[in-house]
Amino acid sequence: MTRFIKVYSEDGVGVIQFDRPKVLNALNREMVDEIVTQLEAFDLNESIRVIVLKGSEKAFAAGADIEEMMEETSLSLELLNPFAQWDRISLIKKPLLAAVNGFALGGGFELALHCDLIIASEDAKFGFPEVKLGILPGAGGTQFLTKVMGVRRALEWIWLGEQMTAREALHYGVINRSVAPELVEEETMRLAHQLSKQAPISLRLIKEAVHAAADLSLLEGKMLERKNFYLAFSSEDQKEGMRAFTEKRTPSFRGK
Ligand code: CO8
Repeated sequence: MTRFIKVYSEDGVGVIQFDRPKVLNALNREMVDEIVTQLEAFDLNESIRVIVLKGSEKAFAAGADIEEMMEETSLSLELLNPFAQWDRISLIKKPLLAAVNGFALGGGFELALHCDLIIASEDAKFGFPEVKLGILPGAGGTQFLTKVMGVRRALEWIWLGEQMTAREALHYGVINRSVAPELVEEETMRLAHQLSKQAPISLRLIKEAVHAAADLSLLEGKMLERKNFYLAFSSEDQKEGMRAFTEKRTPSFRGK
């Protein structure tokens, strides 16, 4: 039983819905543990091809739970090692989509930035208010945002701690799409179902190669891409995809 999330699946798409609306889905450690454990379960579940994270109407998540965090010390954090949980999110192999309504702040923004695609409501608000609490982002925010928008822009946003509108986030390439609030779920599921029809092995090999591009040199990245290209040829789906092309029919991919 989970206390802070709801879980369901729909036609190959696994959904994790945050369910602490009274505190705007503030992320306590137990909730993060539930999210990560469920992500890993979906990742290993053969019937799931795409995973969606979503919040509630007012918030995706308004950050780490400040009440839980306020009495921490350097040593308690070192011993708790809370970010080890977050590192596991980066190991998820299947496409991970965030459907953002309302606030995605601090750790909530970082959670969205751990996702591969972000679909947001036109009135969504993103930001890193940590500076106002006398801390800084800790779950990768300084790194993710800088890789997306560059040093100067990231510094301005994280130093000022201001909220970014969906329009600004779209402009900077932080999110993929912005739609009317009532269409966020529909648009995310539409995209998720579209992805769930693609060859699963291709999707995961593409995910690995594209994310690696942010860290590796061009040469190293091209070498990784090449290995993944060769690996795709050991899948049945490669045979099916190419055979379907020559037979002029729609391929049926099995993820094998
Ligand atoms: N933690 C705990 N409680 C929260 C949080 C939070 N992050 N955000 C909102 N709440 C609670 C409020 O205290 C309030 O509770 P109550 O009704 O009992 O008073 C309830 O949610 C509703 O919030 P508001 O009344 O404040 O709602 P508003 O619409 O007026 O304001 C805001 C919405 C602007 C989102 C406002 O709630 C706010 O500023 N929240 C805090 C945002 C923030 O500072 N987030 C960053 C936290 S630090 C962080 O994320 C570090 C990440 C590092 C990773 C963590 C691993 C340990």
